[in-house]
Amino acid sequence: MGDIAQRLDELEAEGFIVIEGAMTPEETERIRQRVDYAREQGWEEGLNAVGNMWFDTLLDREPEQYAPLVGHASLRPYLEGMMGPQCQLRSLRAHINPGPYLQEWHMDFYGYWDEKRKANGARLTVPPVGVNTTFYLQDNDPGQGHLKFVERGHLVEPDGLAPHDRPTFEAWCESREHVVIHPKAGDAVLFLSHIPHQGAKDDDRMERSNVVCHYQVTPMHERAWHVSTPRGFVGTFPFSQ
Ligand SMILES: O=C(O)CCC(=O)C(=O)O
Repeated sequence: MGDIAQRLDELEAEGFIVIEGAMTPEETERIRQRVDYAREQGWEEGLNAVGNMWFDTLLDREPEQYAPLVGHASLRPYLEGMMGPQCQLRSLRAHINPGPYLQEWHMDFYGYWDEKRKANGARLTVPPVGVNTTFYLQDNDPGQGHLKFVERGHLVEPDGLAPHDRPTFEAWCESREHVVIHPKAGDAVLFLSHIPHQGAKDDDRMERSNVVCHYQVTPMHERAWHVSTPRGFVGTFPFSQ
């Protein structure tokens, strides 16, 4: 546990950690093939302008294939160490980058800072937070591909978020120091969902795909002892606007 605690300190300080070899080579290959199969079936939601094709339904379509990635055995100590029983899967999304790819600078949890503001000191609020675990399915070696973070970009609110102004946000991200990493096939990158990041191919010909599990901290988890059953998400947050 000492080692896990140290890595979690690193996660809190840097905003991300790499778990090398989170998946075995066999598991990585199986998932790589399933994501390719999803593309053959036309299950993608779309292919955006920066070269990212995304799939949001794979956990429902093939739970036997993708459920093992949720709370994956090699990530579980980290997820539990951060979120304990309050760790909730928000979504599972796969990506394929079929051609040239330079992702836009973005945060998965854009609303992190805004939600803090909206809570406005209300006495019982807890700050919302999210965690990504991104499983890489190919070697992103130097010259092939990479993932770039704004250095310690989880600790400071970026310009251009409130109101949302993409050029200002992008310029802010560019102006900061960066950390570039080269995850290998089977590695998982675990990061706070509000750190600005940008994936890319350095060689347009590389095959590149990944699967992301998004988690969020939900204090009222389903085993919390309460007389009533929650109604679910839609329409149940009267003060969220
Ligand atoms: O393409 C990449 O490496 C970045 C993927 C991404 O945006 C994510 O994991 O949230």
